[in-house]
Amino acid sequence: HEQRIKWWRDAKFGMFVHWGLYSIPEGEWKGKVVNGYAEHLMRKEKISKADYLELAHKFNPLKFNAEEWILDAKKAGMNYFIITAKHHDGFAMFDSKVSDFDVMDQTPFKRDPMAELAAAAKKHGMKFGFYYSHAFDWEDPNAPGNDWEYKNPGGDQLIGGANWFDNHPDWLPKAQKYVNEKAIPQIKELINKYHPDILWFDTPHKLPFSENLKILQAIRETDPNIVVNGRLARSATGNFGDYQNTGDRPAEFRTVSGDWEAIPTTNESYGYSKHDNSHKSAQFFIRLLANASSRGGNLLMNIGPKGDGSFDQKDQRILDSIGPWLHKNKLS
Ligand code: JFZ
Repeated sequence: HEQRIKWWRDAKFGMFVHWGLYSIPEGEWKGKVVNGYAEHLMRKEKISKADYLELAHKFNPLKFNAEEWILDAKKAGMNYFIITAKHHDGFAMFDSKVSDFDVMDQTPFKRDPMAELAAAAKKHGMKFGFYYSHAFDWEDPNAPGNDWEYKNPGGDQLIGGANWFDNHPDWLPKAQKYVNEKAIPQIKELINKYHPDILWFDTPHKLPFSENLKILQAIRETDPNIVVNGRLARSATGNFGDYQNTGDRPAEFRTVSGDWEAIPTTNESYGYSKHDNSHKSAQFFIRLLANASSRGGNLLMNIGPKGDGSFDQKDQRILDSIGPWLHKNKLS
């Protein structure tokens, strides 16, 4: 652990990117504004896999330029970069042989943006890794979460969401099938193909601890040098990753000790929504970075690029202001 975490401690400031099929509708579905997390569109609007696939058939981000993204992060003073290889919708933004619900098989783009980003990061000395939704997967008929189409384990209404596995152990084999046949094989693909420095997981409460631990073991066996965040395997005695994650509220910073990371997004959504104009100022993030740094924590600032592969002007403005400030004050 001490050896693995070293670069991460020194990095201090990183870029988090939520980008996927949900970036195309921009926080709107069938003419209706969908508030909150834009990346939760499929769940909020109870979209079937068949309808969601139509978004994939439209995904053609011709403005996407991996090198520009990595250099924008670098210019902002960021030292690591984490992007959604698969969010809760289950769609792989990389070339997956495990599932055909992926960018190569379903989109006219026919390029692997994760491969391009991994190569650009390597070229420019940027530490790099993936967000992978290991618990929620709304396209897989066996995975926790999708209760509008499949009556899956851990669906919100059906069997009480969190701790569904204690109340309904008979549902567990379904989720285990998903973990064994999709989640772990895709995580191994990500490791073996793209050699990430870090893997970032989320919503561990949707799976029993034993499944989360099995995933962590598979990662350690495949590559023991990968840094794992604090939202993969948690028990009453603590978290089994390499550091702890907090929410994005500065007040919380005071209660955390050890290695930790906050994940504020520039507005109120992680994925792109044209209706969310609640962007904070560059000054806000500079203060947050100073605050986190002085308390031993990292700041992973999120932006949500558009479906065409460009950054939102409001995100771009924030990014472009942070770097020069850090530079002027000799902090980067
Ligand atoms: C999760 C996701 O559901 C969301 O879409 C996004 O990817 C975000 C980074 O992570 O949402 C959470 C989960 C936990 C907290 C906040 C947002 N939390 O503990 O404060």
